[in-house]
Amino acid sequence: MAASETLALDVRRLRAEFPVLTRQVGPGVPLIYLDSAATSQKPRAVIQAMSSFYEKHNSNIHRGIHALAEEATEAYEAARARVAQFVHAGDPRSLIFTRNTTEAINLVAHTWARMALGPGDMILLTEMEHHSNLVPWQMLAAEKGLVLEFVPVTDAGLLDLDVYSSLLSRGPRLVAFSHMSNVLGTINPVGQMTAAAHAAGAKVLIDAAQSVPHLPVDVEDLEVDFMAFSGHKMCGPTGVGVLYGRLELLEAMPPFLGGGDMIKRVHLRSFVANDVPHKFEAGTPAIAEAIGLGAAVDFLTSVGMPAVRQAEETLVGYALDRLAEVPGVRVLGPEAEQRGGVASFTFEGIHPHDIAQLLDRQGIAVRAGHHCAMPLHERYGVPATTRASFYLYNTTEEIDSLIAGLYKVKEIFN
Ligand code: 7TS
Repeated sequence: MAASETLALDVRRLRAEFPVLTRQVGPGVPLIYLDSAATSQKPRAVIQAMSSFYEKHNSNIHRGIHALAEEATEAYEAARARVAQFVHAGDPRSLIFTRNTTEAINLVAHTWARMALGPGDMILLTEMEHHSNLVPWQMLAAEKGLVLEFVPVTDAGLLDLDVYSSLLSRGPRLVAFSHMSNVLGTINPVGQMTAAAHAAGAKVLIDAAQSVPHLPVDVEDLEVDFMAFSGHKMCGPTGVGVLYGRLELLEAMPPFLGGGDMIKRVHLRSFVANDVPHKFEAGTPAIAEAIGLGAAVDFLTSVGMPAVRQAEETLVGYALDRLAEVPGVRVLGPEAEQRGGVASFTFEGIHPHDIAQLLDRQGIAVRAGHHCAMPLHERYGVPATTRASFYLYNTTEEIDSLIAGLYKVKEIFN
């Protein structure tokens, strides 16, 4: 197909951008990194942007009037603008730098939700949430007497949209769910679900930790109210994440943390909060990391997000086919068209930790455990899974190695 030709990634060239991918994890054992859902590897451009900041421009931001302070401030704000553009947020002020997705969701819980919600109000979540999109709401529910409800997941790994509709008719004030599951890989129909939630009078928060790195995401087209994601899963550094919020909501929200930078004026007994987004960025932020994230979105933009998505759909489709050949392997979640680059599976009679350890000896990095989604694993009646997750630098040959690795694991256990 012509479209796939134009979108095809030059994986060999891309891999050369990621220094870590050339290393060996044992004598003659090259690294096969299949754990990008936990964190992605970093291209040279990101590493260089950060070291260049420290070598040439290091300063605090929004404070000094000296040359370095102005350069640092400009670079930090330019990064905000580039990340905003990456997710199609029209106004960079609607983007708040946080530490990660977890902090971004907690920010909404502590500010908008604490202000707007009261006893008996309902928050609608789903059974496929990462703990980051469960625990903050459980904590707030306990504090404020809120009611939590959950959209169930079908056996096929999809949200049950009929039950979603009937739960919406009970008038939740907030619907918060992941765009893409970090375990099942399921890509949820955010636009459709958001329109239905808005029609029911709810605000919508999207956990986009797994989607923004892997799919084209247009936050204004999706019309969500809040969206959270992490820099480290999208070729950027750890220590920086993002909360997108609709500007009028952010402006009406009280601050999150108190301290420097988030104020206009402080008196001994009171303060006047700064404008958005600074109101939500108390203290010295992760300056070099934000700049690194700016370089990461430049990198991803140059590759092209539609091409990233297409490559991952091909990879995960290939992985599903190959995993289906291995006797005793059961993959959770939907078909490739409805999933991102994630394949979590059980392997009859073998514990995921043993699988991960034996694969590690072959240089293959996967994650084993509950992947911070214990309720979802309970739903499928398994305590843990082994997860292989893919990104733009992975190849079908690496998936072949994974399959060969699994046969070796089986041999050892038989
Ligand atoms: N939401 C989803 C859907 C995630 O996959 C993760 C991280 C988070 C939230 C939290 O992101 P953080 O950057 O704040 O930690 N998921 C994973 C994972 O699947 N394996 O390690 C981290």
